[in-house]
Amino acid sequence: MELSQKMQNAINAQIQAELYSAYLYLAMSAYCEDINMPGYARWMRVQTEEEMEHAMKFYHYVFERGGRVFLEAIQKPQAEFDSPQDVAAQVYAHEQHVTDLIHQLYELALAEKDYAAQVFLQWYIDEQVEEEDNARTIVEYFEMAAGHPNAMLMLDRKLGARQDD
Ligand code: OFO
Repeated sequence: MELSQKMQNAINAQIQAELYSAYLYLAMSAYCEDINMPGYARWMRVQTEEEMEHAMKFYHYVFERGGRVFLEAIQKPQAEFDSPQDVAAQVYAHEQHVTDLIHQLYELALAEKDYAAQVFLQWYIDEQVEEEDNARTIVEYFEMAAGHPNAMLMLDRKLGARQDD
């Protein structure tokens, strides 16, 4: 069964959303470099690569289902942030938004009776649980370290230890 036009359009929109996530996180990484938090900058860079993988997984899936990918413009991300805590809070909010988008895609797959897409999207539903968990944990780390420069340096080192996925 080929992708319906509706499913194809929705997945194309999600490819754009994942690429925007990558772009936003790269902007956050650049901000962290600029304020001398190389560890958090690395963490956000690895996250950027992960978002590219999310986009490419959708990209290949469209073709696997006999569809066609159409790339849309990606909006300019915010360049300045108030603090690393602000970055962490915005990542968490953004991931909650992406979870909503994935759930909407799943609802469309249900409405379209696209059983294959429902199975495929399961991976993203699980992934979003992990994404939100990671983002929330980092928000909490920053809350603990707030006002303690030594703790902040240790946290930056810890975040910089993130391996490539
Ligand atoms: Fe692709 O999960 Fe984050 O945005």
